[in-house]
Amino acid sequence: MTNQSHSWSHAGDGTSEAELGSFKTLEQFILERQDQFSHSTGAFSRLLRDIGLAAKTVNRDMRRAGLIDVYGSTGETNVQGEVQQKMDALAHREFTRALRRGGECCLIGSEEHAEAIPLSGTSEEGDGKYIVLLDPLDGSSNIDVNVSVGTIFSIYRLPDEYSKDEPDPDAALQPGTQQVAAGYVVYGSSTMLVYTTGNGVNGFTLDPSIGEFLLSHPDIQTPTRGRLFSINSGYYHSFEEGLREYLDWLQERDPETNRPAKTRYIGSFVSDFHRNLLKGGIYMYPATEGSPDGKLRLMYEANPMGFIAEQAGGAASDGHTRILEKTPDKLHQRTPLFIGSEEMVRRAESFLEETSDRASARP
Ligand code: AHM
Ligand code: MG
Repeated sequence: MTNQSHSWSHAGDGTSEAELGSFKTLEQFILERQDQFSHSTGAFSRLLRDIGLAAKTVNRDMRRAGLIDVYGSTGETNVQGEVQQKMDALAHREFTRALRRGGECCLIGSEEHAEAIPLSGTSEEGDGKYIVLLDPLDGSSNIDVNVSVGTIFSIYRLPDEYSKDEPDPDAALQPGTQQVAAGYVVYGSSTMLVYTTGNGVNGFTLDPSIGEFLLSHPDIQTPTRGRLFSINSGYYHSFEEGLREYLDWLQERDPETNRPAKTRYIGSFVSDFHRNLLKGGIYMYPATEGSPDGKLRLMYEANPMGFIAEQAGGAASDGHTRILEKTPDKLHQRTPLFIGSEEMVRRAESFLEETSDRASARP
């Protein structure tokens, strides 16, 4: 990973401050990229601006959690049967509102809403040519205990055969290879927005004093091999044999291959993914006996993060198939997920492959 060079000055009052002029804002960066396309109408840039704006609003409320009434659950369960946190509902509303107002998106698919939400005709502005799928607040059960959470988003074009005035929810069911952009926001010790449009991965840190995302992590590349592995090993006994063997292998001592690897599991996918992206590692949410399709959702968790991982030089797989090539059947579809440093993902796949071959060879 290469970081933009920082130059620091002394404010004279004992605090150091960055010379903000040396950082590019998210908006400047988006516009610069837009200028590279001669036929660009600016619609996509405006869509990203709307997402950035919603992220700042969610960030503002999150930073005051504990002071305003956003702790705890709404008492409702979402379409997945999971308890909905107040902050889940708030983040869903903030993103929906920003996209509705901006007018560039005609259809939203959200983890917090059973059906895709059509937006067309609700704004005077915008061309309404994009579909946005999102997990408004991933890892939200961590909010009440002050642990980092995130937002994940995935952007598709509305295919020509669909009308933007009455968008069919099925228009959202596109494979991950069709994404035009994907990103996440991690509300951590600082707030960062990381995204790709298929031309590398760039990260922006929110400077709360000026309310702008500033380019802090240009052209992020993830190590091919890492030392971290992230999995809920509490479910170890319900993992398939190949995965148990891979986990045992990771924990063997072998200085030549830098083993044992280190466990890091926050239980907040965005945060676990972000750390592993920068440091090198693998995040796994596999199938278990109770959840044969795993827990994470293909359309707004695995696909966007898979796109980012690949763009940073990593990989994403369901253990057998490249995530981005999976054909979706439904908006809230789940998938097992192995994502991160390429060598680690490939090795996980080969352990899984080997034992499934062994199992099928058994008489
Ligand atoms: P959510 O989208 O409802 O927040 O659920 C996804 C979260 C991930 O952030 C996290 O990695 C995983 O669920 C943790 O699940 P578990 O507690 O089973 O390990
Ligand atoms: Mg989630």
